[in-house]
Amino acid sequence: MTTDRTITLFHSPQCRSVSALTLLEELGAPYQLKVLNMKAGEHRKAPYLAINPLGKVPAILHGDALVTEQVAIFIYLADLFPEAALAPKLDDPRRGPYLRWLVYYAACYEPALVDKAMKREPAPLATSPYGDFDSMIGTLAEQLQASPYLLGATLSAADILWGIALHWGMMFKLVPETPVLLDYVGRICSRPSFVGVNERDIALAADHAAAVSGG
Ligand SMILES: N[C@@H](CCC(=O)N[C@@H](CS)C(=O)NCC(=O)O)C(=O)O
Repeated sequence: MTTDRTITLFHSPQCRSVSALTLLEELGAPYQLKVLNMKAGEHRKAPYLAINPLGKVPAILHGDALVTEQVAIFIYLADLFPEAALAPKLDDPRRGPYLRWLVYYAACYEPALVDKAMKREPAPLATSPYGDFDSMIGTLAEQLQASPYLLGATLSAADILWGIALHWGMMFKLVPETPVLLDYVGRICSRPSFVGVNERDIALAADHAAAVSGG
């Protein structure tokens, strides 16, 4: 593995890559952005399809290592910058719950949210990867009822992923704005890392819109 910890992040404003970018800020990681204008369809063109054949962001490059999928990126980056203490170590009893909540995001929350957005009934209970929506979100909320962060009193990379995901879910009126979840989203999304990324993204999104409208 290279000793240079500079990360290249493929990013598009106001997309799921916001979470990876916020994590890079939290980690104090050196990084460069490759910004894709999705409004111009850059994510579906050959140069980016060579990075991620699905045409989805985020993706990161670290030396020769190419990583796609938010959860894989989160695990990879938080371990690569241990000094930021956002990932419990392998022998830390919180490591298991940390991985649980990260994977719960991709394996349960994402499919549940998409089903809800599309107004689709979940598959029958025994087949659905998340059971039903209320149980899926209720399990998370119960954890957050007990402590300010998913692993207890201290922030981990899993909170960056979840806080931002719930924020988007609430914006689209898919996630219930319960006091516990609202407090949590406020706690994560008021962090300078997210506020800064959000401000830069507003400007980037405006540039992208102007570029496709010829402005
Ligand atoms: N499974 C991927 C999903 C990423 C994803 O859905 N990205 C969206 C960004 S909001 C995307 O790139 N959409 C572009 C498109 O397909 O139009 C992950 O977890 O990283």
